[in-house]
Amino acid sequence: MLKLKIGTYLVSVLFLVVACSSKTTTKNENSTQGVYKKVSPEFNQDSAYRYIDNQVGFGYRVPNSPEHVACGDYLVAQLKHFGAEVIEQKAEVKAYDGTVLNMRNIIGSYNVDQAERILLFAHWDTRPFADRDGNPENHRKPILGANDGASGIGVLLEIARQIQLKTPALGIDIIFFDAEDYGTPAFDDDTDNSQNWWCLGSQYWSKNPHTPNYKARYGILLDMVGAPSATFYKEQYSDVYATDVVRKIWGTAYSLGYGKYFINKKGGAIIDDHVPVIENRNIPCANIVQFDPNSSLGFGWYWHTMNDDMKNINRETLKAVGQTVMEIIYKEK
Ligand code: AHN
Ligand code: ZN
Repeated sequence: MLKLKIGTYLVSVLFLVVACSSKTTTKNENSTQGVYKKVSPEFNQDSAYRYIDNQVGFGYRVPNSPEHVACGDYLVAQLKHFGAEVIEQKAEVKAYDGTVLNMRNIIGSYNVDQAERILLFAHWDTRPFADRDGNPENHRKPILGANDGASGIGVLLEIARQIQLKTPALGIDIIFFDAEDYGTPAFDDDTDNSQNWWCLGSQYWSKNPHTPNYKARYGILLDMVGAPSATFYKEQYSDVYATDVVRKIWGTAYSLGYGKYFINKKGGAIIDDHVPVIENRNIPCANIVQFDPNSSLGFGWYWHTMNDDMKNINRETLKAVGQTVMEIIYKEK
């Protein structure tokens, strides 16, 4: 009798748990998606996290260092492993202080015969100077760049893995730009800044694309897309030169329930890898970048400091960005 009672009790508790959890799922779907029906496969945030951790595991990925070479080799191997056709673009570029950098842009392409293409990009190098660190002794030390660098690449590697599993209608090019973050440090005051010392890899590629006359319908840049409770305001070059792309990204994010990350308000005007691509290739590009125009620094508190490590990476943020970008590319016809 007692046994039976416990049995019945267990069954009803189990039923309650199941009933509750299924109810929760339905409720979540309703509240986050409304009537919107997602078409893209599930972006795996744990995979993206792992690809970021792997990059950080190489150490500082500063151009001309062995760690940079090793991480570059890893990224090439991963893209090949995910079925992309990979082209490496190597060149020497000059930094603000005359240092010659052995630059290496890494390009992975899918569906190469398709003329209609989308370009996805991020930078993979890390900054040689923690020039915004609270401790001046760190200003000439390199940063780990878990968020500033590795996060965008991690999200794109997960998207590459997903593309191999299910091909979108359009061709996709994924570019990992090098030498984005070698810009003039804050402690240098006699550099001629009439030219842009940031974004050396994308400047080079946009003048020497991997295929002649390369064109894409539009481009999306991911920069610092992994910090806990990051917010992405509409970056101003993007909003002006890629108005429709911005509308599509922020609208899709909202439909997917990621409106707390993608703020539908004007952000900063940020010189980043999308600017040379817009200027030299005439491709409308939007930058998803963590920059809050209402905060004093703008970029996250960790920006160009020794604190940009794995503690600064959050799976939910990666999911919000990765799923939004995937939804956009799988919706495109
Ligand atoms: C400028 O500070 C002009 N651009 C910042 C681009 C950047 C650096 N993104 C990440 N690190
Ligand atoms: Zn940076």
